[in-house]
Amino acid sequence: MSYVEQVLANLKKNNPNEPEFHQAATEILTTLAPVVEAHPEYEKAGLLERFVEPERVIMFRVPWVDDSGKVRVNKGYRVQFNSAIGPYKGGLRFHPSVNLSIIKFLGLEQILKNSLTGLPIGGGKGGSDFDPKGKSDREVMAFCQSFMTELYRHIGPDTDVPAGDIGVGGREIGFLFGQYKRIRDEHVGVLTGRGLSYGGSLVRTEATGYGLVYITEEALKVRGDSFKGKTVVISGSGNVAIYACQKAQSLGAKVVALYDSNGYIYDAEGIKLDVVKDIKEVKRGRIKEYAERVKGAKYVEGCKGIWTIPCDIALPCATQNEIDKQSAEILVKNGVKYVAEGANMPSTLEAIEVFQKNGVVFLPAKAANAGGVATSALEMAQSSGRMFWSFEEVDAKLKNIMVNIYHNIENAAKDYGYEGNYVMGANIAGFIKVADAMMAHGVV
Ligand code: NDP
Ligand code: 2IT
Repeated sequence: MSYVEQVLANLKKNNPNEPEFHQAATEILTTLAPVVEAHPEYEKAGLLERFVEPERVIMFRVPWVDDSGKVRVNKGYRVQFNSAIGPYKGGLRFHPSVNLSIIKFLGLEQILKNSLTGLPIGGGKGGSDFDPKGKSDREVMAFCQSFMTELYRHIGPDTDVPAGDIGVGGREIGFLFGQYKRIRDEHVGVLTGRGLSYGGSLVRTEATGYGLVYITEEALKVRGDSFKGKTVVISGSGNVAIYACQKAQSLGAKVVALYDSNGYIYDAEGIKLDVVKDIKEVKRGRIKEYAERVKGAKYVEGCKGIWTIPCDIALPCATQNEIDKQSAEILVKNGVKYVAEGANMPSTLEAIEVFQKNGVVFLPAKAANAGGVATSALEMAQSSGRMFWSFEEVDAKLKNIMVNIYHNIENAAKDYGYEGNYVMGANIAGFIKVADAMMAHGVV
């Protein structure tokens, strides 16, 4: 058994019942084989064993009182995975599906994603099985305050800097920050995605979706093509999906579909984003309402059917494993040319194989959605420098970072003999910097 195979087998044995963590680790470790072969010193140093083991896992009880006066209890998590190249950095996800396996897969991905940004940030992730959907603002505040009452002791602007993810947006970050500041009596950059009135950065709201489109635009550009006139399908209708849609439209693409966890909308004329923003950002409603408000648009119950809509470019922006083998095959049959992942691990391993075998340009999450965390790192820089950059400045830096990521992963793939395989390229390019730092630090 090779070193990589041994580490993967032990990981599966020692972390049973964590299918998402196994999936992410399998994708990453198998692509690192050529790097590990070129560096035999890694095995003696136990580098991969250390890389897949979080530095620290924090699990805690989050009690809060609902509007009827009843006490509710949720699980809270923070996985501080790797701090070799900078303080732990990564989002918090509030969704009923959250468990240790999901937080660990997200944390592992985050290490390499953060490395790819070129900025000094380590990898972490956290969250809770709390479901903000249908809760009052007061209930969300009570939950966030209780969550932070434990989390505050584990984080700090030079230690661990959480941010948003599914179910955690501006409102939640505000409540979390307020409680941190109250307990610690420090107004510091301990969270990113903060409001503009209390230390946030311009462009952070748009960053993940914009970044996703910038990297895809670069992939198109080097092939002599552009977004202009392309038909695009985007899944999700949250933060990432909305701003991916906005940027793709501004570059001349026609976005024809979006979804939420209940079903998808199809608008052959092109999605009217102001209607989506009103439903989702203002009213916190369901995407179904779009079809009630826009003539000619249709709503279909259930999510999976969205991948049967013919498109040139697919941008999955909702959640893990939303594209399986069958959906990938249908996308390919219908002529998809580019798939770029806005969500984390939205394609199953089998789906990725289908895309790669059929010549689809496939940009994996850790490269394609790195614009969010990259802009978080720009927010951290502004906080510590007590500065505030203009929209244009931050947007230009974001674009530059995404273009660099594209070329770095392309070159890394080429250097190791896997031209056009951006999964290999992203994992290798991200890993090399982390591995160098870990080797320099000795046995820690
Ligand atoms: P939001 O909470 O703003 O939106 C999530 C969207 O995905 C909603 O439309 C939601 O539908 C849908 N969704 C969530 N879970 C499911 C599910 N199980 N099945 C179907 N649809 C689902 O989150 P974000 O837009 O911030 O995050 C979307 C993805 O992007 C996630 O994978 C996240 O990890 C990733 N990401 C986010 C970054 C950020 O900066 N926010 C950065 C990098 C990656 P519903 O409302 O019905 O639940
Ligand atoms: O998955 C991700 O990269 C995020 N949710 C953003 C993390 C961050 O710290 O901005």
